[in-house]
Amino acid sequence: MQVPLNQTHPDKPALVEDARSYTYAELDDLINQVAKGLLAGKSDLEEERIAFLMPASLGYVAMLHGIWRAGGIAVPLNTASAPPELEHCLTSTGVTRLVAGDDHLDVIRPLCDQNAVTLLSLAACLSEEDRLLPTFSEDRRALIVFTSGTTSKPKGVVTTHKAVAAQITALVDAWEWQSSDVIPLFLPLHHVHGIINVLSCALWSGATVHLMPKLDVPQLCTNVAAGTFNVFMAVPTIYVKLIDYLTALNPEEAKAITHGFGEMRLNVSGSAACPVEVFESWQALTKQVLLERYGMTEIGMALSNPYRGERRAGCVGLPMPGVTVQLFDDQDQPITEHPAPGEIRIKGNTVFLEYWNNPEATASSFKDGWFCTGDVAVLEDGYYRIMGRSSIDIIKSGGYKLSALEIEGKLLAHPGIAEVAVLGIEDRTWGEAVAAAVVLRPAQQLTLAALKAWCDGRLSAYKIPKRLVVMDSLPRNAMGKVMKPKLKESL
Ligand code: MCA
Ligand code: AMP
Repeated sequence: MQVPLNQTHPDKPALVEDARSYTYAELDDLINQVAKGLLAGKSDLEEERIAFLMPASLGYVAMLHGIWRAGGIAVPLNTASAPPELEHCLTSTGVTRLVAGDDHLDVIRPLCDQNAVTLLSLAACLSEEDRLLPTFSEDRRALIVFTSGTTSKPKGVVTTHKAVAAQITALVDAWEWQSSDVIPLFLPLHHVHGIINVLSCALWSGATVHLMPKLDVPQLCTNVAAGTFNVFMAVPTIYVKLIDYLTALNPEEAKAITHGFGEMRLNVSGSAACPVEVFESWQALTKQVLLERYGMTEIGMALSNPYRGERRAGCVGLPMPGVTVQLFDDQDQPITEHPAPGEIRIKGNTVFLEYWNNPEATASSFKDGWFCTGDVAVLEDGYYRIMGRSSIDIIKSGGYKLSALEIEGKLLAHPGIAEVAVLGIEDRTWGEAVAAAVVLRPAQQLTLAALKAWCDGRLSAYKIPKRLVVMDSLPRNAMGKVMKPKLKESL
């Protein structure tokens, strides 16, 4: 069993890239070539970890499904990662082969050489050989996606073919995916939002995906105005960027675009809290009532406002089909009297298998069979509302989950920094923006520009602090541990 590509619409366009479109039959053929090429004479990859470093493209999709068909584990990498972050992904999961897009081959070559990883181009993975592809159980590991945790370095979340299929079918049912759907894909393809919610649901349903290597608001809006898409999924930051773009345009130009959004059958927001003000502005501009949902790399989507029925601003709705949700208090007791805040815990076929090679972290994230999300919610008038996270070490910026500990660890290597506390501060566009409060070593000076330049190449750009506050000392608790200062008033 493997996550299938829709087989009922061979002549329909599956992917549109630049001005070219590729039918399901063409894509299927390319995936088979990749699978056979990767097998290179073997009968089954038997969970070999194969990484790929590519933007949203035909090649990316062929790699993902090619690895799945050949029985390997797909490890999609972040094209915006800094080399030390990529090295962590490769070494922590024992990647043996890496397939890079043309633009990334030279950048990644030294890392592959240092870590005995075979570097390949997509063309080198193709084979037209006549051979059988393996069959295997649905419990086979399929995908490793990295997520930041409070354990400083990102952990590899392992999802089986069964769980990937369960995550897709829950969404296809809940949001009534159709083969007539057309969706733009500009989200990064090393996260569940892009991989499962957009790409995989569409390819499961026989729909068409327009691939954009990155978000290009004017280009996207031109296509929206032309009526190209009927489904749209994005993080709240992107809705803020669209609202700003649309309100700055002259009314005539904006009208065609807002009409294009208004005509769609579905606009979804997720990956971070959608502020009520954004929900309302979007409705006022486009007449679309955003559907907000809640998910996590480890569980796919868990809660969603209904496709048909009331979509409530500031709420994430009800459990997805097949997902069991329970709130627990801080004594690990299920909350039965609502509304009372508690940690969201999840059970269901959509839940991940393990953190790769990290049994301690896996064990500690489950209690009595429930996956503990670390997110706190209340159940109010039948709908869940997220109240925040139990860990202050997690920052959500533009839909990315960042570990303050990971960023602090990097900044402490700066020769001028003696102590550091990294925190997320409220930001209209990013939700939270990364801020660093630092104590400098004697006779040292540091500006934000100098810190940014030093971080370049050491951290992904979106993890680099956007604010810097130099302090004489950082607050400490009674045990002498550095605490997060209250920065808002210092900015
Ligand atoms: C870019 N920048 C950011 C972020 N993205 N800063 C903070 N947070 C970010 N997320 C910075 C860059 O470093 C750069 O800084 C400047 O903004 C412009 O960069 P650019 O790449 O041009 O920005 P952009 O293309 O407009 O990107 C914004 C974005 C992107 C499209 C919102 O961040 C994005 O695609 N976010 C979605 C992430 C996502 O899919 N998350 C899902 C994971 P400078 O100018 O200083 O160089 S969560 C998940 O999967 C779960 C299951 C779920 O629930 O969905
Ligand atoms: P990730 O680990 O990147 O999968 O991010 C998952 C996290 O994003 C969750 O644990 C939540 O903290 C957050 N999240 C996702 N969707 C929402 C939402 N609609 N509202 C609030 N937080 C969300």
